[in-house]
Amino acid sequence: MLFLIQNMGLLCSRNRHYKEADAEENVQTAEIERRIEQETKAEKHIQKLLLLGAGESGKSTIFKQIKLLFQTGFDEAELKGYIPVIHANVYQTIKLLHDGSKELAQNDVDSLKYVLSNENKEIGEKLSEIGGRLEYPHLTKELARDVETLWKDAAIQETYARGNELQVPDCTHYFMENLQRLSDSNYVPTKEDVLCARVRTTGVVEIQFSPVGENKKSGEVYRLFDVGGQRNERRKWIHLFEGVTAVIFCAAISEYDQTLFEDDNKNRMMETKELFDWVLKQPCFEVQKTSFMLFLNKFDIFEKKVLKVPLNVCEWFKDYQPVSTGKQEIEHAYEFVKKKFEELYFQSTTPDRVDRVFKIYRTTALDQKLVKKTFKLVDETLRRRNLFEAGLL
Ligand SMILES: Nc1nc2c(ncn2[C@@H]2O[C@H](COP(=O)(O)OP(=O)(O)O)[C@@H](O)[C@H]2O)c(=O)[nH]1
Ligand SMILES: [Mg+2]
Repeated sequence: MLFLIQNMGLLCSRNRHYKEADAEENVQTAEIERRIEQETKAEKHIQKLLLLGAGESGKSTIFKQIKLLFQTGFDEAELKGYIPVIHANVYQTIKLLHDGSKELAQNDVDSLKYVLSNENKEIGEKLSEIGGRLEYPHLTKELARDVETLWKDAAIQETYARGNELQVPDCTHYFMENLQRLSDSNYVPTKEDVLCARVRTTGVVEIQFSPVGENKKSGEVYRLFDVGGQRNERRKWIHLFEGVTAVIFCAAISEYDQTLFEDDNKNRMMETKELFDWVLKQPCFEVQKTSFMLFLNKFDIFEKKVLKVPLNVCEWFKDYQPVSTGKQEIEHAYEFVKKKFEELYFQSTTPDRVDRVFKIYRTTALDQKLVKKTFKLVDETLRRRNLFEAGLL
């Protein structure tokens, strides 16, 4: 009997134990559900921004600027993480220029000016061999001196002047003029170095930010996605097209006289034109009324180039007529390019969707102040659209 009572007691207490456990579990479940609900609500609040554009149009540079402007920026470890990238940029570029000069010295009508001076030939071969390796050595003072010597060779300078034919990266001049600093034993890359460093993006990276900064509550929360731009990367884009508030399409307007990295016969501007057309026609963006923010990027290079290389070398711009010189001509050329993109937008958007937001911005992704100003404008536009959609405007 005692045994039974004891056992019953045990049962009761076990029962109570179960009940307590149940209750606790319920509380936990409720808490989890509340959190999921909260997060879903918060997620709904988050606006998805997608950086799209061809390879080297400046997407990742804009992404880095956002990290610098509205997030924590780069700490010392992250900055140092860029050293191998920057050194790789140096080796790849000098190899490109060296091999390019050799080819021009053999095949060009004006071949003599591409022939390296005798004393630099050996350095050239050595650097070309290093630049062809899978892994590059650390850029020592000695190697940096070699690169500098070769860079200053007249034949390499002549080759660099034809950089548009050789896939020479835009950061070339900047890095070549800073070789001594880049090879210091205690070198820590600066913000500018990181912005100029070029890594071909593969896959997708994202960052969450609020442009208002100090007063986060009143600002929108954005999630920005950066993707690879080369042709083989583009099939990954489609998976990101759902629920996009705005596409930030980067077009490098300085590339009208260059060909693609992945196809030497294709003009980069023509590729951008086709890509923009394809993106505009995506049914997903039409249905969702996705806003389009077109960044006409690399204006700094464009304004220098346009006075030397006529816009009409590009098939899309073949009806361009220069009207003037200097600043006026630059503005005229820029407005012409802008108009071409505007026309393309209206051609490629179905008539009942032309009211989706479409804005064009002139950008230089390396210019932090300008990117900040541009993002404030993008933010304002998107907020206004939200108020409008909510019937408040
Ligand atoms: N001069 C100049 N260089 C730029 C500009 N935007 C990007 N770059 C450089 O162009 C290269 C390619 O840019 P990146 O952002 O990697 O292009 P992505 O392939 O579209 O991500 C990098 O070396 C950048 O530093 C710009 O507006 N002006
Ligand atoms: Mg990129």
